[in-house]
Amino acid sequence: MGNLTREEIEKLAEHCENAELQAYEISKITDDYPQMDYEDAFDIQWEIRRRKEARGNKVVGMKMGLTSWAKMSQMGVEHPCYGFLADYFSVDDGGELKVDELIHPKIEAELAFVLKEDLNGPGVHIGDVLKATDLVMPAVEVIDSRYKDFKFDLKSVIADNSSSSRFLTGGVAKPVSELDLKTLGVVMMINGEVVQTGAGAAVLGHPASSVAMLANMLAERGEMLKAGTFIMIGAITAAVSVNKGDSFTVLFDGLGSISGRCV
Ligand code: OOG
Ligand code: MG
Repeated sequence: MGNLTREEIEKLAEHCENAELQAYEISKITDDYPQMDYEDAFDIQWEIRRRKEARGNKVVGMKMGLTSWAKMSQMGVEHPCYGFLADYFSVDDGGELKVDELIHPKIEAELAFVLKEDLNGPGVHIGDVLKATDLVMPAVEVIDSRYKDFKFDLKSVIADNSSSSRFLTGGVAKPVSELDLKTLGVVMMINGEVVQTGAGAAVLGHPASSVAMLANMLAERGEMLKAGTFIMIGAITAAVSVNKGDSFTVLFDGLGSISGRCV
């Protein structure tokens, strides 16, 4: 229903977005606005999106978050969330991640789906997603919660665009028919050391169910996924902090690798 006024939504969107753009920590919104509900939280996220688009930024994709048990238990939150990806979030494979622009970045091993057909919820299931998917490709997300000590509740993280910050994609893109998405393995390495390993099934039992859930969550706001949309499914393993000087590589079974350097 929404408990915050339009004025409060706009003020909080500006507050969260300024913290993102200027890389400083803020306290979580529910500390000051305990009455904020899920609709308010998504209203704030969509207002941040509107602000960026009004400034000329493009939305280049969507992301799901908190879709694996590894992530939910790491963050103490037990339901997935979504966010949007803006053009300037994109970092080239093999490129530099500028950590001075961020607060306390962590990297995540993900997969991304690129659609060839629209997906319009409610009622979207794995079969619909597989039929509507053009390609699946590797992705690494760099999350950077604007909240102090990376601690939040589900409503606060939704309002903060689900910690979206940077992402990399690359490696090899393949049609779903050539992949076993459940057993598709990932290996995350930082400075040459293996820090996380996992397989696709960690994401809601099947990576495509994350895309289905996104379509169904968007339908609650009368929104849909259009053909061509790039969608990250959420981290397969727990997220790992990176610092200036670190280099990272994520290997994807049959899909090559993605790497970057923190400068
Ligand atoms: C929320 C975003 C989580 C994922 O892939 O699970 C996320 C967070 O943990 O800060 O992007
Ligand atoms: Mg993520």
